[in-house]
Amino acid sequence: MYELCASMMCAKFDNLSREVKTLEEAGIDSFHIDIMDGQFVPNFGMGLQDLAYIRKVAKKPVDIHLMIKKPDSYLDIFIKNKVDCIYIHPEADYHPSTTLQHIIEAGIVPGIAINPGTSVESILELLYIVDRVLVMAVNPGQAGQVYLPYVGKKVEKLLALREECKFDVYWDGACTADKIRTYGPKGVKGFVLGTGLLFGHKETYKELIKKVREI
Ligand code: S6P
Ligand code: MG
Repeated sequence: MYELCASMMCAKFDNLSREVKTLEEAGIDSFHIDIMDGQFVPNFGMGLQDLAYIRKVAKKPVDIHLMIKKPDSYLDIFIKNKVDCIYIHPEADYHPSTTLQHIIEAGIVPGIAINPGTSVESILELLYIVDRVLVMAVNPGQAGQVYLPYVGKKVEKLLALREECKFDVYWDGACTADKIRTYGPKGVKGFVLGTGLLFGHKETYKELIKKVREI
């Protein structure tokens, strides 16, 4: 069974605790919090208050995806919030291996998120350090974008390195049923669900998650 992660930037903010509770009852496995600084990506979000609140009310794991410049300078804020996994972008950091080491020392699962234009070859050594690789299937910064087809080859390359380097592959951006159907059986462990499969539809979260589980 694949891990299904709710992309909380797509959630309804009029009642965040109800959203968290309903998603948990519907069977979501974890919460995915996108943090953006307006520099590494052309967008802002989510707030640190949102993160602290979701952490407080969620029983399931909370992962953060840092789309910020120099993530090492801000790690303490996220460590204090007792998140379960931190994804950094190696493209945003001068010394990603040092940053990952700090995440490991804090007892948090270390991950990297890689942009569509970032090659496997350029992050090869980091694969020996991380537990997770989050493959961006869209350019980072926005929900509701169109899948970039050249990313598929990279997912396959990463999957072939999993055993040797010991990490899991996760999918972020434009996740639809056909992506789960194609890449789930090949070995992608988890999928971040946003507007494509979970948010902004007329069915309930329970109905939508059940449908995804049936894929
Ligand atoms: C994008 C971000 C993602 C999206 C999510 C949206 O910068 O990292 O986590 O929020 O993937 O999903 P969708 O289905 O709207 O593309
Ligand atoms: Mg994300």
